[in-house]
Amino acid sequence: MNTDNRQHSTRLPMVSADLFCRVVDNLGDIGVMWRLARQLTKEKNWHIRLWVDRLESFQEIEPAINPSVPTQICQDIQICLWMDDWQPTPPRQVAIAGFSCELPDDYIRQLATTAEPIWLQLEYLSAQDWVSSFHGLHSKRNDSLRPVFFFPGFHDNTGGLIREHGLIEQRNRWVATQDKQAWLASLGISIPNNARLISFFAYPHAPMHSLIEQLRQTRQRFHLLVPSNLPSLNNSSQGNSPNEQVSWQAIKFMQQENYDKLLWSCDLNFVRGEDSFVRAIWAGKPLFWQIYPQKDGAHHPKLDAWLKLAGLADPIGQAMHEWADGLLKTDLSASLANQGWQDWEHASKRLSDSLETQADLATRLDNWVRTQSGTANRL
Ligand code: TRH
Repeated sequence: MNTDNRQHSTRLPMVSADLFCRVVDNLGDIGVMWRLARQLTKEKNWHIRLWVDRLESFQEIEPAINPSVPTQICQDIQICLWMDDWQPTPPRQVAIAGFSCELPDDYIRQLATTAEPIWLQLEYLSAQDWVSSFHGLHSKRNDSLRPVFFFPGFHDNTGGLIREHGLIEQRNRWVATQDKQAWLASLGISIPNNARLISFFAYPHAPMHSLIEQLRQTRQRFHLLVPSNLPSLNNSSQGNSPNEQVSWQAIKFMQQENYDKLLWSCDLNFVRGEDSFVRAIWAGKPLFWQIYPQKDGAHHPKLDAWLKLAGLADPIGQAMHEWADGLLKTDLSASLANQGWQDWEHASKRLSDSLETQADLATRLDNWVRTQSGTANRL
């Protein structure tokens, strides 16, 4: 954190909060809640207790977490194991339910007895139009509590996107001054001559081999970096020699900060879920999103809403729809070369540039809470 942030943050009255995270599957739930907890702590003077039901998943993105210790401090945040057998705990001033998870009954009962409780349901990210009309609404209950729906989003009248203070400047400095090759080499990554570097993060049903085939059809060389915990390519060495047009290597799953640097260092980023997707937007580089698939197909209109903002060539959008469902039929060759590639690069930079002009999610959330609790007037 830079000194400006710290000085500004400690001038703010303290907000004490409980953040709740249920790891439904994968890493997106804890990925988002951990990132948000850190930003609110460092930049907004929040004192946070983060309740997580699976510390093993947490450890994957934050190696400092010890899964066998039920209460621990990490980066000034109190981490508590959220056990099925909830022990009565006095609530803090603010409660945030990550991805609208259900809070423990006893916690809710106690929350209802506190003075001016604030309960936010932090929802899933979507670029769909309806989000602006639902953001900030509350639900009615039989008790005095009025949980408010806080929707992350891409427009001014939503909750915004997570973006730490100074992130874009940090990215720009990295891109302009870092010896990328040296950093990558320190991670054991060696890029074959002139190869475009691809970071690859996708769900297991992604049709990797169709992608490799498509990349082989271009005249370009590609080198893919695949986290070692993804089975897909790591079990196959077929065609993977340094002299091949398309090669790949397994890399360690990184801490969140290093993952940003990886995204900034690559030419094309394959991402999934919600948090890796937003980080790839902030990288300002071409990204290929595998949206989290929903049984009822609800992910397709959600993807369309984002594609409308992204300004990409139609085949790229079409291919993302297929990729989400485990297919890749659309020919991407025109977008991977020459003018098509440059267009993709420009559109990606444009999207990041335009979104960075908006207030970030932690700032909107902090402002909202301070306005509700009356502390905004004292700033
Ligand atoms: O892992 P995800 O695909 O998971 C989630 C869940 O499935 C969830 O139920 C669903 O609601 C949600 O997606 C939309 O999501 P994501 O966002 O890709 O999360 C991965 C996290 O891991 C993210 O914080 C980035 C981080 N990461 C690293 O820290 N290091 C790495 O090397 C990589 C590849 C990722």
